[in-house]
Amino acid sequence: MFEINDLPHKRLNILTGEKILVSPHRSKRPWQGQVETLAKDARPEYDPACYLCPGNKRADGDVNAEYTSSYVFVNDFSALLKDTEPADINVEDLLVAETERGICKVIAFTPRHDLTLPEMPLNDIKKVVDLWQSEFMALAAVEWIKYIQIFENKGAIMGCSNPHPHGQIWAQASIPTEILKEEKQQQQYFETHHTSLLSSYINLELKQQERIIIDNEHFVALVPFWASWPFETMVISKKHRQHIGQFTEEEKLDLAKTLKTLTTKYDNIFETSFPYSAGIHQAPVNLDNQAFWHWHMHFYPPLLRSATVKKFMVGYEMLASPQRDITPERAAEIIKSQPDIHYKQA
Ligand code: H2U
Ligand code: ZN
Repeated sequence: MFEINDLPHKRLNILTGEKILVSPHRSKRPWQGQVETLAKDARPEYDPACYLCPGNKRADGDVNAEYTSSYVFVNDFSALLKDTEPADINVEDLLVAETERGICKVIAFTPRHDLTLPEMPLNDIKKVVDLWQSEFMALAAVEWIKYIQIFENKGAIMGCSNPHPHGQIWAQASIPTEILKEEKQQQQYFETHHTSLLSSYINLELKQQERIIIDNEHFVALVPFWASWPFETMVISKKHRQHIGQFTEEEKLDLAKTLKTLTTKYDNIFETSFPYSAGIHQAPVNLDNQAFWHWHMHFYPPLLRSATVKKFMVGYEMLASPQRDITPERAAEIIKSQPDIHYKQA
């Protein structure tokens, strides 16, 4: 044992098998989080120039329906195409490539151009979760699809192309890198312990109560012990679900509540629309023996000290390993202590 709050140490990410460096002694100085007065981005409810607003023309000429809740369409600039034929290249085991087949979709969360997820009414967030589920099931019914990645890029700092609240789904014929890492770790644990890695993990976290942010009937939100981004969190289902297709109405409503509270707390930290990349990790589809998979969601927000000061994953982090100063425990305290009412609605 050692004093984890004093000594530089490495923590294991049990989902990837990789390690991160924590330097708690560097953050002994008081936390310098500050709220800045940024120009308020007052957006209209409807923007005639937005490619996601109802009834508007998109970049390729298609016209959005006059939709009233959430709305999905095939990405006009899809990174993967459904008609790509299988083929590969291998030059002396040095130049290796193969084609990849897939389907990419865009989801508008609401017709309202001026809202973000935390500002949306709970029932409308529930409709986003409903759409994630129905899209997942529809894509999983396509036999050549093996993995379905549901995600959201939020904020210009994360490269998000449009403030209209939206996310994406990429479905593809093979299993991508991050999922392969988590597959290996979860499978190994399941074979040794006969229970899911994340069931054991959340039971321990619920006992310790040091990194838990939200705990309701069906989900927990927490800062993982191995978080590398300052305010990184995970949402994990309490039941050992493999994928969103298995969620009941009650679970979907609880997920919507969890997302609303978590993203509201995020926005309240610096009184800004908190940017992040977030997404669901779940079992691949159309493959056998995926019982070890445990549904969860990751939130990777870049901000560190204020609405404009972000953490740079550069230098040592690019070349050696992720590193952080403020501990995951302290970050959990900061997020948890934020009000559940959004600062704009308070
Ligand atoms: P972001 O999540 O990075 O903002 O991406 C939005 C997607 O919307 C992006 O992948 C697509 C882009 O290809 N898009 C359309 O499908 N139609 C358009 O008219 C503009 C943008
Ligand atoms: Zn994951």
